[in-house]
Amino acid sequence: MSKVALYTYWRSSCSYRVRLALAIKSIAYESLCVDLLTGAQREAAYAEHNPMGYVPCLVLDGKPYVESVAIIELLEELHPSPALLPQAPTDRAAVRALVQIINAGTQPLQNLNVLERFSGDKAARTEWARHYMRRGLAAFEELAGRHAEAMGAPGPFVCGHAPSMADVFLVPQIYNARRFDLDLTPYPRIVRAEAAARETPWFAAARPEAQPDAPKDVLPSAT
Ligand SMILES: N[C@@H](CCC(=O)N[C@@H](CS)C(=O)NCC(=O)O)C(=O)O
Repeated sequence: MSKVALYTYWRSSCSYRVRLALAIKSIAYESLCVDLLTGAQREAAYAEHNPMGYVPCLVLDGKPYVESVAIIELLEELHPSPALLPQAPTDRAAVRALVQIINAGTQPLQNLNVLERFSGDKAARTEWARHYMRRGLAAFEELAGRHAEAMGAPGPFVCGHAPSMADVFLVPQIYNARRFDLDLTPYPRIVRAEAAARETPWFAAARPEAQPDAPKDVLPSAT
């Protein structure tokens, strides 16, 4: 892989997923920051890369790749070690299911352009986001527990002793949950997995507060 760049925004959980995968795989890249608060993602210059007007977008040797699941699976195929998906097809399906609970079932419902539709009703908007986060995190907690039991994989990460795509999607979703002051006590398994991630160098590199576009006075998110 020669030249790698990532269109990213420091607080974007979907960008955070790709930053985690790049850090776990020790792939160096250039950050190309897109300010979601000024709407830069919807301007023609960026929409040329991603017509959905979303970050992230990975650029490999000048070619853009969008959608975090597709990007991370591309990185996995180009750079298989350390692996983010297990070997057995059935275990891969279990990890991919956890990924989709966040990617399809949770994050899209609290995305900026969805919450903007609440035009001014801040309380309703916050409760909407919390509702879908609770639903997604409860399902993740339950399925991750079943999967860990079936695999005999007690942790510390979601699916065993090494991080997988499940952790790469979970950690940013927990970051979002904390931004919305969601009570995480009903989800002890995933809180433990996130605490394990916090101890790693890849978390330190990918976390929002460490990004070049993060405000200089921003505090690291609390555990
Ligand atoms: N399914 C897409 C979702 C990307 C996405 O929702 N990105 C958010 C930031 S996490 C975004 O750019 N939102 C801008 C907006 O809603 O205007 C992916 O996984 O890459």
